[in-house]
Amino acid sequence: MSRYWLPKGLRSWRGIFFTALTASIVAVVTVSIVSFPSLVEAKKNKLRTEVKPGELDDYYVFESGGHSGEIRVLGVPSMRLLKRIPVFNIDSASGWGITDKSKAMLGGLMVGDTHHVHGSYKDGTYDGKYVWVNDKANSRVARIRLDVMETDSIIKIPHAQGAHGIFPQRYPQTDWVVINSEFRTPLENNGKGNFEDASTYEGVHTIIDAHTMKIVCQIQVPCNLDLAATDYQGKYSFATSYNSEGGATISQMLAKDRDWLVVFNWDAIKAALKKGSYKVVDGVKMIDGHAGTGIAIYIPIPKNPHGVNISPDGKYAVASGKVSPTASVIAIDKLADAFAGKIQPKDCIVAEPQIGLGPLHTTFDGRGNAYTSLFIDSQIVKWNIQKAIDLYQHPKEGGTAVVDRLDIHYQVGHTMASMAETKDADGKFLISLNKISKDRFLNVGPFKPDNDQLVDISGKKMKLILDEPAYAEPHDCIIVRRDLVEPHVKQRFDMDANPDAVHKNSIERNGNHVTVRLTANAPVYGMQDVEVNQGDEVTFIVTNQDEIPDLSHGFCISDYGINFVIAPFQTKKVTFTADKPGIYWIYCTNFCHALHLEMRLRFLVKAKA
Ligand code: K7E
Ligand code: CUA
Ligand code: CA
Repeated sequence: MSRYWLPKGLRSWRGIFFTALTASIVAVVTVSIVSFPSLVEAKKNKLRTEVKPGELDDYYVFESGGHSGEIRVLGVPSMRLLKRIPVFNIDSASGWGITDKSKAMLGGLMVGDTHHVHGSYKDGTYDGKYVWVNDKANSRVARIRLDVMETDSIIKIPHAQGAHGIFPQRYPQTDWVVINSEFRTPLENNGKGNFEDASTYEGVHTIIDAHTMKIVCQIQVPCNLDLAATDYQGKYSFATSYNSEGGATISQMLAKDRDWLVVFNWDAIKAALKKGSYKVVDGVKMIDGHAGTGIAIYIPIPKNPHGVNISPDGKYAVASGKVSPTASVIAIDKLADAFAGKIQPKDCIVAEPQIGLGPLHTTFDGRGNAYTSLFIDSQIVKWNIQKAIDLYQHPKEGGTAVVDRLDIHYQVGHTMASMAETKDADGKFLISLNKISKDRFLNVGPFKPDNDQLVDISGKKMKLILDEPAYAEPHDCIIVRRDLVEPHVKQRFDMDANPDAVHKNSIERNGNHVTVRLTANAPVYGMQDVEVNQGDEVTFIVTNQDEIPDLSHGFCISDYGINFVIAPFQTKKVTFTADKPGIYWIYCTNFCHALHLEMRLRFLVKAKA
């Protein structure tokens, strides 16, 4: 049963009619039993979570999966899980990490830790083509194609450990993607130097070419770099640093009252690249970004900052310090003067409101309000940016920028509002990605799900409307309007975009390498038997020739540890050694036809004489 009403225009005329009818009935009943103010509030927060059978969600959510190594796709407002996209993990359903191409991309690594997922942009809003995600565990960045929602590129970030904050260029379009290294190491980390002296370690802000997925350059800085952001003009990128102390222990990292928001000047970086003002380290152009180089400025931000987010009007960067109860508002239009030396970096700070304990990440409604997650208070705090600026300028006037607080359950990390990382922030939904669910769901043992809570932010007050359990451990997400993604998403692959696509079944032997080309058409594979000799190296190339949407086939070789799925018109390839003699049934794992169980063939491995 729905509890909250729909915004007009989002649904069909029938939906609106019935909603209006029900609303008026409930309104009549409600008037008689509740006081006037709460009725006003209920009318203002009118979003609902229900998506009826057969209806579709209004937003795609791309959510990182933390140490599961994957990305999830959800729908808002239902919060239904639509897809899991394996990225840095191994997945037996899709065959990610089992097929040749995905194995090559993973390079033998089987673990990942995805934290930040962000989409490709054109003119400050999503263009629906790609998302990028970091792997903190092995310092990698992956790009996921949104037309097929599969990973298509993974690169290793050199000289970096704890590759963490990631952000694509927002304007005029995404040509660069930046990624920060959270852990400092010696630049040449070869174990030859002195392990004791942490003061010589460096951090890097890495720029990746979004199109080629090659490293453009790295900016070397003295501190660690945590979260990342880019502006709305293609001029700057941002990174918080909580270890300005250059410490190696937690107490050393907490020594100073202020750390930094580091701002990188893209014109200066481009000029350095053009002039050759860099050294080359292991083939990478390394630009010096220390203070005084003109490449970066260091804005002092209260103790151990974490998140940095840019307001949708492009005017402000908001950073908050985990152990300071404040958010710092930085005016982006003052940065040019700071780079020119006309003002001090600290003069770019235009507000520092007190908002609550353990502020981490901030999101926006496009109406001038910011919403910051408070880890320690277990709250989302809504505050007005202009009010915070006014109070900073005229502290004597008193008052608070805080507009509302919402208790969440429990211990929120990231929070994200719909379209909030674009100029089209629409202020409807907010997701609170809570690390701890405790008692909110049926007990499933000591290791419990996280809790993704959906909040209606369309009214003056925030309203919690849904709890959704999540498998470990979503860190961040973006909420993208459906119309920006859906038109790009394909029903089937371009079969011949893959040069390996199989049109004719064949077995080809070349020495002890056997290549098997196989078609799959419900409910048959193109051959009934494939015979090889024990010890042969065998490559199976399988193409799904069925064009019907959603008619995917599986390909599993019994006892050989091989299992993958092939979507309509998709081709996948797997290479292995036929080391076990005998008869092994290859079968379709994905229920495709009434005769799905009969969709199989024999893999005959002749024993060595
Ligand atoms: Cu706050 Cu890695 Cu974005 Cu997690 S980080 S919460
Ligand atoms: Cu093909 Cu089941
Ligand atoms: Ca610090």
